[in-house]
Amino acid sequence: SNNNSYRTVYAFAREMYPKKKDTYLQYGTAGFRTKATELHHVMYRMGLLAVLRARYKKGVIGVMVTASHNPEADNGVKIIDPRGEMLEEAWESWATKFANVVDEKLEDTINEVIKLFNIDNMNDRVEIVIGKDTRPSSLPLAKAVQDGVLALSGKPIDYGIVTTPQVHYFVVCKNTNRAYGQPTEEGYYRKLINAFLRVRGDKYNKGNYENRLMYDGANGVGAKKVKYLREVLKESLLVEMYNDEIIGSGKLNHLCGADYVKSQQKFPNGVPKEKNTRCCSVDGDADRIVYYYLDDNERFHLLDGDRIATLAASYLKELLQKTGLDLKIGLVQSAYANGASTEYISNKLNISVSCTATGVKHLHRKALTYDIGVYFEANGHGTVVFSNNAKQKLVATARNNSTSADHKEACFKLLDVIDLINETVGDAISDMLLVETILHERGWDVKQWEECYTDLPNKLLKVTVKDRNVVTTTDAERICVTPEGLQDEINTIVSKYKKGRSFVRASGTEDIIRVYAEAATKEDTELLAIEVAQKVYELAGGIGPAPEL
Ligand code: G16
Repeated sequence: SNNNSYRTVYAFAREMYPKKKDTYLQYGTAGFRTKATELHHVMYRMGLLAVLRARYKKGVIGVMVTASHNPEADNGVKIIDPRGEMLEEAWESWATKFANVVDEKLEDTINEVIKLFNIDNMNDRVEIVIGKDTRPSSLPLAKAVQDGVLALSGKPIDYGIVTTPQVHYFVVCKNTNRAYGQPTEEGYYRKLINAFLRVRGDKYNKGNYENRLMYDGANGVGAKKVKYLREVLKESLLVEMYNDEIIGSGKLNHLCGADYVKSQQKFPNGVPKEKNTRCCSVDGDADRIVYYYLDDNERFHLLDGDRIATLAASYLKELLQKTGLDLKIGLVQSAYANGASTEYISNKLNISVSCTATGVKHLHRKALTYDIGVYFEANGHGTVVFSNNAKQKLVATARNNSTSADHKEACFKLLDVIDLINETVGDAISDMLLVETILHERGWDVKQWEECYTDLPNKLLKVTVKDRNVVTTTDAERICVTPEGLQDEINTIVSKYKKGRSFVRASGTEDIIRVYAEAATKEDTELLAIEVAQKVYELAGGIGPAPEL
């Protein structure tokens, strides 16, 4: 009841997870993220918050301990809402408050939330699903989350080392009474793989498509999990695994993985340099994936999130047409999307495209406004969501006796494709199976996929500044508001370059400012990126060595 006092919570906090420093922690793009050593009290408190949120929503909440693409010494936490989405933004500020109050105020803060949200079921034994990545620090940090859950008499369900998208999946399974699937790892694989095998049929190679793929596991959980997948996929898809050194090797995301490959535009270490072979890399918690290959001259070609989005959207549009149903399909990107991809989507695919701020929570929400909403960040984070309306219509049409055989077949197929997709969040493993399904069906090799459009050369840079919060933006991060004058400078610089485009924003996962640039030629792109980075350094309080070519 509301009269309860939460002395245990306070005692626990003081004894085991005291807040030792007064560094202010910010809720970032995907939760808190910083050096692992700074996070013990935060994790404990997120356990508390998860219980309150679960009681308020009367559902299961997920907590994933991971710093995803960041270096191994970092860690972080992602909180998953009952419908599999990231924590609602209205509660982000509560998360921030929980992370930052002094121990003595913890009890009061809990009571504040209970009162504000009228949580009158404080005795409910709500379930909190907890997962963690392979970082050595994740074990004690996940224990801290558990202790937080227990301190408020919630029920922690420990799934051990799993991918972030698996945790999203478990949460949704539990909250839909298993309609979405079984809330176990086995249930997860079974759902994806059964759908994959149904759509693929028993012909493994087709046209130019070869069912062999080199897979970079980033020395993380994405490597651990694909081992099982490989066994079940058997001959249908030959996933050759590289970078599968896990716990404590210090090699997590190091010179490999999706973030390295995308931001450096380089072939990862640890994967054999075989020409013209389809390769993919996932990140440290397996919610991102990018594809790439080396051509005859060992030149590196990247097929990033924009490519996966366009491949998926064009395929789904075709399939939709075959069903004869009238459903609304749309694609969502962020400002990092290559200009050439956006042009291709609107002019060639004739699919409506929109842009939101960085962070899958923003893209996901926008995608939900379509019957079929495809969303991807260029970094390889994305998925497809289907409305209930779409699913109901597909099932009804597939079962209707007066539906033509062709339409029926297409409906069943689309329903299989839906099962293949983890709709709850971007999922490297599910996205990989989707890409492989589409390439297989089209009989395409990786070059044919690439030929759809030509990327504009692009460059990502990081600038270290004293306080990253001085950079603020608007218009889905495409316009910089502060520091004053910076946007004018960027406009002037950009105007010198053909097809030039550039924007800057504060990262929400690393303590830096990100700079994106694209232009007609590679040389111009390099120059444009550096010029803008130098302006950021100058006007936003750069520290350390100034950016130079
Ligand atoms: C997280 C978010 C992504 C975002 C990325 C980088 O990914 O989930 O949506 O694109 O951070 O964000 P920022 O540019 O703000 O640092 P991950 O894979 O690191 O969890």
